[in-house]
Amino acid sequence: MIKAAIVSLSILGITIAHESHAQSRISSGPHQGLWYNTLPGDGGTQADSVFSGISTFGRLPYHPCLSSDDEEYDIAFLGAPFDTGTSYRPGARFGPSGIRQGSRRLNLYGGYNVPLQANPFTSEMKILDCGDIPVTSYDNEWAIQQIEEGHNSVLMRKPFTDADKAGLSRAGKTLPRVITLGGDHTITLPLLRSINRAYGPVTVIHFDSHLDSWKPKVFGGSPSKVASINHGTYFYHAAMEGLLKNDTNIHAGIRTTLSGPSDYENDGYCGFEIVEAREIDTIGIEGIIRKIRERVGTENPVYLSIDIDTLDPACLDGLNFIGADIVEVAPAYDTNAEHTTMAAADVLYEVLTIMVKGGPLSIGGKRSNEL
Ligand SMILES: [Mn+2]
Repeated sequence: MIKAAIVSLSILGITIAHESHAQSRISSGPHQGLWYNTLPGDGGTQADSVFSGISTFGRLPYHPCLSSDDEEYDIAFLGAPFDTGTSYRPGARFGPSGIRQGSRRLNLYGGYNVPLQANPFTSEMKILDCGDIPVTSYDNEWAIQQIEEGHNSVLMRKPFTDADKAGLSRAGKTLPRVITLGGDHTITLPLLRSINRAYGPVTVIHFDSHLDSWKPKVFGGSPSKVASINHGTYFYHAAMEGLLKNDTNIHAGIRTTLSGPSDYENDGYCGFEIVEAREIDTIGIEGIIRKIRERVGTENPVYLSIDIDTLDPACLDGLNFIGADIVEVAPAYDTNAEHTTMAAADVLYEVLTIMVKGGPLSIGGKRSNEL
């Protein structure tokens, strides 16, 4: 009986998600007359105003992807509510729910992105909110495995749009993109481990005030193996594990204090170039964008990791983004006006638009519209 109910619910889920493209979601049922408004991309919440209903990212359809593979998708939002790798103030375990809350208004006026000239909510690509990865707050080693496996399960599936079958590119394996809602920045290590299983070493663009490539003995000490993996050291581990493509990675927005100049040397050893926040006064925004583009190239599969303490990455349209995360959103320290969670949602709206404009991924993580 319960199984039958789950099956029929998932069938309903498919119907809702597909119909949302045609904006005719609520077409039957006893109370259809109550709804007067259908929002682009809507389908998850059965409510007709942006302030109503249950929160999913941008009011996208929800599907519990980790307990069901009944739904295919091209882009999946996935929460990783982990904050026990934090050095100072924890709370980012509430980031995924906070970002969803802050994202409700994204398609209030229809969702069209003016500078990028695209609407991610009305694209032919299918975008879902897959909910959260189950993450323990009592055992970091176990939690990091949960995040890697949870992400990998959502990543390694046949996408809704087969870029190759659609004649958009060469034959080959295609994968969806996953945008992860953190979580403190430690999560990027298990996410890169998962990405590595699909793509091998990737290029990383990292927006942050901090390097996050510190050696464990510098950042927080290293009393144990578990303690050595935290939100200031994950890139050091990623580099040592060979998850980063050599000399193609770049930080932007750096304005941290250091233990000394050797931290920068170590960062270069980990494969990064640095754009400091103050370079906005010397080379300007255009110069920074050029520096990032020249470093990463347009062909390398790029993973984008954004710490909320930095800026809007919308100027990076045209790069080959295969996945992304946003981290360190801790709603407990936000204002009552939810400025931080809304800013995080806005940043992801730009990332989502860039990905949608890139089209479905094709073989080797190439954008189908570039082949
Ligand atoms: Mn960080």
